[in-house]
Amino acid sequence: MKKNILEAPFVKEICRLASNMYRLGWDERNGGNISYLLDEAEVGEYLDLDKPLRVIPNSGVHPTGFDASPLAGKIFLVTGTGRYFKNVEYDPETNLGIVRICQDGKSSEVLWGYKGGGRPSSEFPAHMMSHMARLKVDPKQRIVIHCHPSNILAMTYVHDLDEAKFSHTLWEMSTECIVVFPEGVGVLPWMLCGTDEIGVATAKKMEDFRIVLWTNHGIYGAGDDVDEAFGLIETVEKAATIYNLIGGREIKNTISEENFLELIKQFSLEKVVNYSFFNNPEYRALKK
Ligand code: 2HA
Ligand code: ZN
Repeated sequence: MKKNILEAPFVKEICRLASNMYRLGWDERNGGNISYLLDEAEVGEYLDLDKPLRVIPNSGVHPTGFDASPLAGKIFLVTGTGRYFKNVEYDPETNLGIVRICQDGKSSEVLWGYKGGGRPSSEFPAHMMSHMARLKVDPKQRIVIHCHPSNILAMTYVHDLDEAKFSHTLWEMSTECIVVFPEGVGVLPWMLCGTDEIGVATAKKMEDFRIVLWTNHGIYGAGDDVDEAFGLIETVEKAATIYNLIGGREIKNTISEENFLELIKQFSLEKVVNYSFFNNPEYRALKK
């Protein structure tokens, strides 16, 4: 006798996440998407893993050349394409789905959800490529979240897109930033969404960063669990909010490079920090 999937902790967790993100204004209309790597044994308590409902291609908006075979057999909970985050908690079976990546890497079996013929997010390739990249650097990596928070989006309109400069400005906007994302943030220029190209570019950044900004579009966050990925996006969005509140006004007090070094020592960030920003001559020149 299988347990009720609507009671599964991983379904409830994603319902809560989607509602929180909606209420924070990060996911207007059908904006945003989530993919969550599940534990096969745990899913097996709720679903018959030998009885997929149907098989679907792994494409985004267009047919894809993307090969997901490194993820073959892995099971993901993914928000549905065209679905609204505000509705997820009220009808998880329509707005979410659980898929298992097929051996051919080109298709997936739907194990549950997407009721009425739905499909995974249009950004499925970008999500799967990001999981592949993050799993290489962090085998515990499980979640990728994409959304459209207003302040970070606004910041991509007015700030230099250079990663070292962008990360540095975010770190300056609140003391905890360098502690929460010591590696900084990756930044992509405007690119067409829903394509393999933006997926490849996002995944490349994900080799070095857990946060990737899509200029004039939104943000990708990855993590070992929901709290980590959500907390990362929340912290970046908070920093961008401070940046926008400051607006063009003169900054009289900021966090200096000496302060950053104190934080690095205090929180032993040297263990996890990619020091490239500090050693980077371009970064050093910024501080002269
Ligand atoms: O509509 O956010 O990037 C979902 C998206 C596409
Ligand atoms: Zn988007």
